[in-house]
Amino acid sequence: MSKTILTIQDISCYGNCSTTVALPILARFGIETAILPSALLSTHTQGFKDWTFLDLTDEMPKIIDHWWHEGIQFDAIYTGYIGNPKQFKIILDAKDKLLKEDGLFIVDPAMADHGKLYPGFDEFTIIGMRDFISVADYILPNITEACFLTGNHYEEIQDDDYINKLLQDLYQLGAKNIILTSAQDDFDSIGVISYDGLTKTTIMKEKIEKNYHGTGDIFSSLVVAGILNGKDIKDNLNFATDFIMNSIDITLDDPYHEYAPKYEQILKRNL
Ligand code: PXL
Repeated sequence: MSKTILTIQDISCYGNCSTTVALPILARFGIETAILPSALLSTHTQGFKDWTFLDLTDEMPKIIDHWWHEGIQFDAIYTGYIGNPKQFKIILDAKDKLLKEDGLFIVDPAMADHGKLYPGFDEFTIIGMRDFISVADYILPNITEACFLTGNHYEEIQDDDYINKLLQDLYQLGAKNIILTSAQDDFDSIGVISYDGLTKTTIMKEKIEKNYHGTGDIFSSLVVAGILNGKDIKDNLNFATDFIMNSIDITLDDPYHEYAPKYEQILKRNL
């Protein structure tokens, strides 16, 4: 049977991230997607100046309550960029009201990268996110987010002991399945590591020397689609990392497309 998901993240009107990439990717893999925008921005906050920001905190409970009265239920809730720390409580209420009993709560703690929090985020975001992941079925932090969540120091290159400590600390916080992204065991490779409390699965690829913003959101949406479609974790992570590498590869020769990878060209292929 086809699945329905609610994704809760911002709408960045230009810049290919969060809701605007989640919708096409989830639909491409047959998943009906509802959106609950956390904020409305003119662009994402990386590499653009003077972006506009409309906080949608006050609108969210009204939308949730309307859906609740309609008896609307979802197979999964997938959260990303949160517009305001006050939204954590609101989203937990949405989880209680709108998620099916056996539904999945999937959290991409999109709040930081490359050792730093995104603009406007602070200790309240970290504390709220820590609370959130304690009830999550899946979390998809990058290394920086994992460090902020667990209080570990950030290392650009990580050895096995460091990764194992991050995974254990995240697991102790309550997350049932961890998918840790942007792991690097040397300067030439990059990959993802999943951990479910028993099994660790590592996928490493040759690194392309270019960082595009929004890559994490594309990756998370692909992995979420795979989870909902019952894909084996290793196949799922392999597919999503190859997809990202191919998207980056075809963007490299376009100097006017620094703000995100051209994932649409890969999505239109016969996957
Ligand atoms: O990709 C995460 C993200 C989502 N939305 C907005 C952002 C960012 C990262 O900076 O700025 C608005």
